[in-house]
Amino acid sequence: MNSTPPPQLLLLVLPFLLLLQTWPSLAEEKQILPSCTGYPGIPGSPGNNGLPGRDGRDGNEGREGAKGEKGKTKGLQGPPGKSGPSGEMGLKGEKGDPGPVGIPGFTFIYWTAHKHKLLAVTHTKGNFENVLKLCREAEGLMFYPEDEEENSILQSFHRKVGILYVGATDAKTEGTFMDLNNKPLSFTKWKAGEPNNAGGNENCIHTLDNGEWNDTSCNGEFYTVCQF
Ligand code: MAN
Ligand code: CA
Repeated sequence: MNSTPPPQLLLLVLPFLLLLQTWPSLAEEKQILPSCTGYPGIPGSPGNNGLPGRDGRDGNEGREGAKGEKGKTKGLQGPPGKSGPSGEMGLKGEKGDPGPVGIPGFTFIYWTAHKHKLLAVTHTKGNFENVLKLCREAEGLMFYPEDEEENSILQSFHRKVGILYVGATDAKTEGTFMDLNNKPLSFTKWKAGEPNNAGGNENCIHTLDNGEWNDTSCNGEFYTVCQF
């Protein structure tokens, strides 16, 4: 067996030996450091402000103030108050006059009942054809007075509104007047000298103030009486 260490081992141990050699000098340095005089550090930045302090105690009560001046201007008027409760009901009024009689679309201002007939004056004037239509639209018939009594009713309407067409015509046969049921007239009230078919164009009849009749043109605008 050989007692000399192998060279590989020496290589491993050598760094440690070198380290051991320098160790005391490192220790010396450490001992010297505290005795060295350095420069003072830079001062730190100022700290944050402290929290605000607590409220102080209440002060003493002040003295009473001087009396104020008397007010000068009056205040404005206030808004109106709520209305009071309603009063007692008044007495019943008098009964009014009867209103106009009518059928839808046809108002009678003047009317009368005679025997079985209801007689009513048209609310507007018109030529013969127009007022004939008014009566028909109201489901009536243009009135032809069959006797003196009925003719006096016609006359009384004439006094109220003016000239009226009589419900008769000779348009079908010149010179032969017939009612609107095409019946020849059983009663007439011609003025003396009438009918004269003046101008050859008088196929209608109108009333005169005295209740008599005159044959006339069918183009004049008059009222008439409808029979229901
Ligand atoms: C006169 C008479 C009547 C006739 C009218 C026509 O009054 O001749 O017979 O109907 O004129 O406006
Ligand atoms: Ca005439």
